[in-house]
Amino acid sequence: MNKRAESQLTQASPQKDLRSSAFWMPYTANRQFKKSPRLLARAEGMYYWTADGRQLLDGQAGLWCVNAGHCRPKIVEAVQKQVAQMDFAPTFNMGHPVAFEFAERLAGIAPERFSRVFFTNSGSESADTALKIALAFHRARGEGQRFRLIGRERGYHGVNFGGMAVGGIPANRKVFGPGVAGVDHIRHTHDPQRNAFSKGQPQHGAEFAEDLEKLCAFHDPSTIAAVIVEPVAGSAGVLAPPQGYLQKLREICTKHGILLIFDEVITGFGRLGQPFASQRFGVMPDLFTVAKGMTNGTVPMGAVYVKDSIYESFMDAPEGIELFHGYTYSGHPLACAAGIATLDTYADEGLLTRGASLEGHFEKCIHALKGAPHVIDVRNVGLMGAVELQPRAGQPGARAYEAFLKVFDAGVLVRYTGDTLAFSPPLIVEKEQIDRIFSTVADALKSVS
Ligand code: PXG
Ligand code: PLP
Repeated sequence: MNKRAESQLTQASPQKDLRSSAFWMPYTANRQFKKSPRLLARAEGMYYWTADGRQLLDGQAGLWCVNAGHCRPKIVEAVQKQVAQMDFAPTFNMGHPVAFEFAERLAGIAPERFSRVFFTNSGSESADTALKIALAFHRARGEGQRFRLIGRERGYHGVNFGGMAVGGIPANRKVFGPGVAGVDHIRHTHDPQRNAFSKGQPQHGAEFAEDLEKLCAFHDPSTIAAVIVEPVAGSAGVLAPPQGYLQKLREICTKHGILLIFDEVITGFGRLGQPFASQRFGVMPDLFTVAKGMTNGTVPMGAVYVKDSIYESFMDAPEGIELFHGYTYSGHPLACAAGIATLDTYADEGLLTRGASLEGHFEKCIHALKGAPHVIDVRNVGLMGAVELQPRAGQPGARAYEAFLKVFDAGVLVRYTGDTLAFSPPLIVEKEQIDRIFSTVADALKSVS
């Protein structure tokens, strides 16, 4: 181990009492965590090492983002080189070649006619940016009456006001007020009675898309600017779209002049065995958001991909700033350098489509958990999967938390949310590692009360 890693291990020693730490941790039960912290100190390939030196197999790609595995040499070197050459450069009325190059590279792997990208720094910023572009697009075409934004129950589009408002996870919304005016939601597609233990896209539920037609009738479709959905709901526990569902949403949007936004923050960059979910499902949105895997999680970054015709309609306006929007760090040099090296790594190793060759094995292994204690549903698509447990009476989430801890103690890192365990290994995962992830879960469930 190198000196730096060693000293990091000492600094992050679990002996240190974190109960009065200054770090207000995100989406975490702070008091519970700080009493018995789980600290990660080093990472390489498919593994983390904890601060007390234990190796952990990463079954969640960091947080759905480290698609090429950890500390990949090309990416590390590119960031090191860039930080020494130019740490920061503004992109408001100035530019730098790395941002232009990365945008071209991103356009190069996108579906046809998506050759423009707007840079942000996270998935949350991407969601808010996409919603704002949709509103501005209609306004620019003389349809400023289109102000409504439609999301979906159980949707997650980050934590900023726009994304939160269209999002549909009750706990993420309830204490923050209405957020944005003119937001409505269609129903989610989770239907365990008909679809439990589905492999890939569930058979039933295309008709849930007709909720959009109902909202059109209710609000008048000419007031609706955009609909935003995750092609596969991630945070809500891996809900693949029912067969025919996305096609139906697309048809309704096209019919009424509503923009369809796919939030590909998790599904983008190979998670479903294709570069993007739109390609996997054969349904094209008008805008789509990305983040996470865009830089392999190395430097925070996000983007909105925009259909050429939308970009062009902004460029038809009289000379001047076409979109009054942008972040200090839009197109940050370190993020762009990391992103270019990430795309190189994905290309060198075929990672944007590698998931397709592993999906069958992943599916077999995760569905082997059917019949394990407490398991009420198993779902998968691409290299995303979820195992839903029967909640303990009166203690939602407690059973999955216990399972998570047992799996962690056995050397595997998986994500839990509510009573669902979620799986999204780096796309470099080997079959034996997939076996190990799911056999560890199977063993752990035997002793979960
Ligand atoms: N959209 C989608 C579809 C996401 O999954 C965001 C937007 C927000 O991205 P940022 O970069 O602002 O966090 C996300 C993020 C989980 C989990 O395990 C999922 C996310 C983030 C953290 C945890 O459910 N998704
Ligand atoms: N708040 C203040 C006072 C600012 O000056 C700025 C940017 O200049 C922001 C917020 C927005 O920050 P960012 O561009 O990093 O999102």
